[in-house]
Amino acid sequence: MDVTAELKRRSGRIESAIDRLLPAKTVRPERLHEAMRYSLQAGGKRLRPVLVVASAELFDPQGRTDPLPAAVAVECIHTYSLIHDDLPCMDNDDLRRGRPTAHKAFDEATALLAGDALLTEAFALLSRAYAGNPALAQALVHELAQAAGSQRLIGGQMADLLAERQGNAGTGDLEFIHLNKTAAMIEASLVMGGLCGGASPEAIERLRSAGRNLGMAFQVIDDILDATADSASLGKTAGKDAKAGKATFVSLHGLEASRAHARDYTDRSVAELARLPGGALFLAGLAEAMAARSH
Ligand code: GRG
Repeated sequence: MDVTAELKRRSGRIESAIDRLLPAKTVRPERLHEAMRYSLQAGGKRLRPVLVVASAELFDPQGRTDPLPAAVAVECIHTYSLIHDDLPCMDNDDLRRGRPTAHKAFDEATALLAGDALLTEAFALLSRAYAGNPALAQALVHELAQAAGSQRLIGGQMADLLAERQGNAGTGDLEFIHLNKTAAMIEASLVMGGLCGGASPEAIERLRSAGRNLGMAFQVIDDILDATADSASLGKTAGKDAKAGKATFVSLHGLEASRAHARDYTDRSVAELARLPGGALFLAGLAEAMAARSH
């Protein structure tokens, strides 16, 4: 299978769904909607929404339930977290998705509000798009709220900030941070796709485990790339972690052991995916393509 071509096909559908489902920038207040679209339409890799759509297709190849609103909701949350993470009170970054961060392109207050609005829009979108199937709407809202909440995405970010301030993070802390700051949203993406597709409870648990391991692999690879790649190819500031004296997989375990960890998490994820309908070939291919980036 040509994973790159498949990825392109799916991300094209996601770009048009984002354009269709988000308020237009001509809607008042124009500056806020422009800022939301500026960050959302800046050309991220769209990994999470692609996972939602690909996971739904495994169980509902005819597309009886449209997974695109769920995919866009996940991308709204992810983008809000990036906007807030880049703010001066957090990572204070100038570059994101290859262009100036939201607070640089607009101003701090507008960036904060654009993030808030994307967070809220995600849940409005789910409740609106799946109103005809209240059980599905409830399950999707629950899954996304859990993944984005104080014990997962936001909790992981808090733990990350505390670890940076205290400068004494160990491997257990790092695992907590990665599992929640990064893996939670990747896990939720596969699960939400499964929910849209009508997957059984057993399949949902398999998706959850595959997503958790894929998310951990993703973060270890992100740590490796931060230490080895340049800003131009990453589209964000490279070498930041080392400069900030941050604990990462690379700083705690070294480059070679980190590559072995990335391989291990990828293998676990692929093993779970192989037990899903059709062997989840595209998702497994995507996991392998991600792993290949760390070499
Ligand atoms: C502010 C609540 C809150 C959370 C912030 C996402 C995040 C949590 C911080 C960003 C910094 C970071 C290293 C997060 C780990 C996850 C990660 C690598 C995000 C970047 O995801 P990509 O590479 O980005 O998929 P694109 O731009 O391609 O969507």
